[in-house]
Amino acid sequence: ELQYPDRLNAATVLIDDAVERFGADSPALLAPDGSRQSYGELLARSNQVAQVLTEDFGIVPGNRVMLRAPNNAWLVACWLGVLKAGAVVVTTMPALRVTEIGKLASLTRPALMLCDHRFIDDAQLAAGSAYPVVPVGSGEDKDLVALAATKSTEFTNITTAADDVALLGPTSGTTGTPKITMHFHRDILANADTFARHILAPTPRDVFAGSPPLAFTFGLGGLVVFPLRFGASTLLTERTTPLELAQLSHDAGATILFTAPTAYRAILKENRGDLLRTLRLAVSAGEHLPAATWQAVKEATGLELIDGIGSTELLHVFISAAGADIRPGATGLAVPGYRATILDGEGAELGPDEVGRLAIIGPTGCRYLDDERQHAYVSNGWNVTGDTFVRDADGYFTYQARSDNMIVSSGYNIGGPEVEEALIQHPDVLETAVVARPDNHRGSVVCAFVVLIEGIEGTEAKAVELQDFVKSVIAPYKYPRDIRFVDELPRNPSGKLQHFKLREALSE
Ligand code: 3SK
Repeated sequence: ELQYPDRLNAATVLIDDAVERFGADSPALLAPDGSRQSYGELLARSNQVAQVLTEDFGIVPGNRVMLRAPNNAWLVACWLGVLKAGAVVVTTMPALRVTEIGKLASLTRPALMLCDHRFIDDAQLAAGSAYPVVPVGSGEDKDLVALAATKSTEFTNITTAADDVALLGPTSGTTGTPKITMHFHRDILANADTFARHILAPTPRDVFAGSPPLAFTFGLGGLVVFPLRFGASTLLTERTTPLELAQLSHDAGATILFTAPTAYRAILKENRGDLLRTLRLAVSAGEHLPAATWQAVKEATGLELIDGIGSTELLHVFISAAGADIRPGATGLAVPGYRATILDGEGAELGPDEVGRLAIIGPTGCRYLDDERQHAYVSNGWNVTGDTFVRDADGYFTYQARSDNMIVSSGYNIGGPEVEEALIQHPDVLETAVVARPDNHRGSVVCAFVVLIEGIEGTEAKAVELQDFVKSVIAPYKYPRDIRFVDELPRNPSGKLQHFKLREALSE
């Protein structure tokens, strides 16, 4: 069992202690242009951010600070600075639009937002006068970068309890309302001390790289918490294609890569498996890894992909395997520190080879902020995931399907209802139902069945118009790549939409 002191600030461990243990000059953050920031420099910058928060904006312990930026060095300094100030980080993706940011803000009630200047317009519109939005990187006097430069590089971190909330991580729900997961300071370290320690065994010589945004806990763990916990360095890239990521990782001498199966397939499709040759480990998570993709990567590069499944509710990966434990096609074994089982519909444990809901107990667990869906996720102490798995007699877990209508496309989680809500706002749309359509390349794609209002024709041009419309209402990556015009949607006698019938129609 993991033991942490009662008084624990995760930022103290990840940066102040790291400077002591690994040296102030050790490289911490690498940028695509070849520049690097040392552990000492990151400590100084995060100390300055903490002072801006406390002195200039009156942030006090427990206040929530929303962060919105692509993966870069300032985002890491802000993330650490918020924790140092004893405040709570609320993460948001840069791609979110006004209504999505507004929804998150109304649930999390931030005292302040730090926002990359390139994404400030939507952020300011969403905030109105409810909380200040501080630009990062604009070059203005009131910018965080300028304010930080006026501060000393020393800061005494606020003492927090190990079970004080450190992070609010939104997860897009299947009901259209996001759920906000709460994580303690000790949780932040727990996945580093379980999955990373036992499966990846990082050393200070490792260079991490990957695609997931830091706003997704997959990215936060893989690209910030794990490298800093083990004195390694991490390459932070803003939006890249899989090939660009592979090239940049190669050029930076990356040794551990975190990305989704789609990206590995895209790199192989371009015949650029050679770009992965600096890696000692390649992690695949965020969506199901088919055995065929595992084999193709092995044949092209010699690398044996480390599959893993995690969740925002549990922060990071809880089932995985490395080295001789890998069995292609199976996700793996429960990560040391976690217990996993399969439950039937009534919550009873099932035996080997029986299909049911994957359930987990471990050092991290689901705590939704003020949300009655908590009772559905945690039952008898088990965190009941939304995934259907089967376990064999050796304890290996193999993925079967998503249990709900969450669409996992190229590693992004997209709630079907969110897309429905966007589409229905178009004046020509009468009703719509959105489901996942299996796709070899992306895992799944968002497929919308649309009933148009009378007199409007379902042409190709209309489909493109609806796609553009969705991109203007919600984050563009959520748009339906497949639109099918139909005369009516399947409903049960009480009028409830039957999404499963549409999914069945797609698999016929
Ligand atoms: O498997 C996932 O989707 C996941 C979610 C959150 C954090 C980490 C992972 C791998």
